[in-house]
Amino acid sequence: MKAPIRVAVTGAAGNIGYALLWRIASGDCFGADQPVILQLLEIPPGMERLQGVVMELVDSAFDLVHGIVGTSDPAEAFKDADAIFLVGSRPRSAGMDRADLVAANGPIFVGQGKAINDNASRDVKVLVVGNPCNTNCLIAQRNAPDLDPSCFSAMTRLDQNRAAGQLALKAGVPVAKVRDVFVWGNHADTMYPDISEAKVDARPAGELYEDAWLKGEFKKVVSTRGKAIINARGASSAASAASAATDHMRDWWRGTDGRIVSMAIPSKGWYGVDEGLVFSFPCTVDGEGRAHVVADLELDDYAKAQIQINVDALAGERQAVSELL
Ligand code: NAX
Repeated sequence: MKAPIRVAVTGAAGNIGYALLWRIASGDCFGADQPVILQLLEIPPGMERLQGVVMELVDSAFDLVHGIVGTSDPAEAFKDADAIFLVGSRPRSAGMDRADLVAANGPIFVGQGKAINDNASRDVKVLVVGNPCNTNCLIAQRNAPDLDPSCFSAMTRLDQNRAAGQLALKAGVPVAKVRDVFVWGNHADTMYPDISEAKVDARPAGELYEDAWLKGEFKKVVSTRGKAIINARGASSAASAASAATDHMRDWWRGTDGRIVSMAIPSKGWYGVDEGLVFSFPCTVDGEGRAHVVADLELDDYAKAQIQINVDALAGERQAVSELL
């Protein structure tokens, strides 16, 4: 058995936390031979709910769980953390637009970025799930100046998984037959799901789907899926979000073996995306846990325009939070 790693989860008593913690504890994320110490953060009003979650984790008797800490102190939650899921943030309420959400949640990620900077492992992997996740990730990363920017990423894996699900349904194949579809940009309805590298049942996806469907129905279903789930379920995506967070961190931790995955990471100017913006790119991850943006993809005018829409949106969000950076 390996030595335990420390895994912090914020918003641990929330809906996504309730699904995510069980996936981490069962070994789906870090491996069946990797014990974990769970370090769970909640705000004071969530602490009683968190106690209940901790009791249930104890009652689940996971072999891989070597300790559980529940706290409302970010410094304690992030102490020596090797992996961090930043899930906790204020959900969008009625009448709130995206700008309101950015303003309400930005300050959380200032404090948490600083606490990560001061307490976490120097090669920590921080995955931001709480929305608006790209800009929250930017804020946390900029408030952790002692850590390499590559320690931070935001989650667009749910969008990728939604895209894979739709491609599989349309082609009538199991989703396992779909690979290398990815998403560019922001986790917002401007995102661009790209099938140019995708294979379905080992065939190039471009041969299987009509352009009109890809640019119309497919893009619309993928980018508005969150709203459709709220309408149908009366609550936002939680199990699928936890599953995507598990996928994202598993691939970042253990490598993708050549598969292309979507990761929103601080741009180094790739594909003309402003340096520093946390932007979803097609990535592979090597065996050392380093993400690499897939280079030299041919982009047509439509793809370039879609990417630019996301650059403009994220540059606008960055401007709106400039005093937090
Ligand atoms: P919940 O409202 O069920 O849970 C959030 C939890 O976070 C609550 O228990 C709350 O007390 C806690 N919290 C709030 N502020 C905190 C802070 N400063 N420190 C620690 N904990 C804090 O929301 P849930 O459904 O779990 O969703 C969590 C976040 O994920 C939301 O921001 C949501 O918008 C976002 N999502 C992101 C997705 C993505 O693909 N990136 C998809 C799913 C989800 O919409």
